[in-house]
Amino acid sequence: MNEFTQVLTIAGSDSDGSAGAQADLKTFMARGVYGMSVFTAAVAGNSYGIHDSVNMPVSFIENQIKDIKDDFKVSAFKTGMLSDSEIIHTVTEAIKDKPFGYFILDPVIITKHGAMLLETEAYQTLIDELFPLADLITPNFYEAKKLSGLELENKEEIIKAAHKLRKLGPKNIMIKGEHSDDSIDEVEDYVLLEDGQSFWISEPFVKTEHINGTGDTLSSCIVAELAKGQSMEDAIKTAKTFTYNAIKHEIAVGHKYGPINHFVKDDIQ
Ligand code: PXL
Repeated sequence: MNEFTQVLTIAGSDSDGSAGAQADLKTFMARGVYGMSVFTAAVAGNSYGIHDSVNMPVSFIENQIKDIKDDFKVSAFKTGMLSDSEIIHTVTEAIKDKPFGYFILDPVIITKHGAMLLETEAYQTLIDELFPLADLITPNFYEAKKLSGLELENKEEIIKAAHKLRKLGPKNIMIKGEHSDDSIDEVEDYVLLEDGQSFWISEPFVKTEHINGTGDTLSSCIVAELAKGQSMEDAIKTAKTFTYNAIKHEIAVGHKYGPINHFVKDDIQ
């Protein structure tokens, strides 16, 4: 029997199922790959926001990763919420022998509604330890500003930030476009590939409050598509379309900032 395509997320649990590891696992299922999850932390939250969180003990994070290494053939994986320097260091040590194929690093810093998911003093640890191992990083506009130290006021600065971030080690960079302001028509992301090629990728801005888990879904869809054999460029394009469709075809769940729709099909318009 051929091995079924297997992927992994190393991320936080979000109790309402909209973001974090739950969004990743739903995306893996939707994209037809077998998903596994190592929990780094767990947050108590609902569509109004996050109200509590705990970090997993680092020995437990190590044991979860060890159990996956000991048994499974993982073709691609991602990291999401890593909370602090100790967890980043633990994950780095556990994956530095590259046991799980392609590595997509989603540098989760803060939620759209202001909850901090990474301590400020851990930014440098993320850059020093994990960036050099990443095949792709997918910062949103805010995270790209923090990590590059640039204001990103125009396209030239976004391009400059991508080049600056690539010098820190990740092979490919995707800086996701700004969408904090309702007057925006298109959400435009910038991608800088390993071979130096670059492109802008855009989809219409969808005016909805149901956007929890958007970044998690995008990066886990890239993981799934790389694991199935797509090129980095194609995986990014597929993930952008899937995520846009999941935002556009919203589902009524929760009373405020709800989840996106992981049930959406590729052929839907
Ligand atoms: O979407 C970012 C994110 C990542 N990980 C966890 C989260 C969130 C946002 O709520 O809860 C665990």
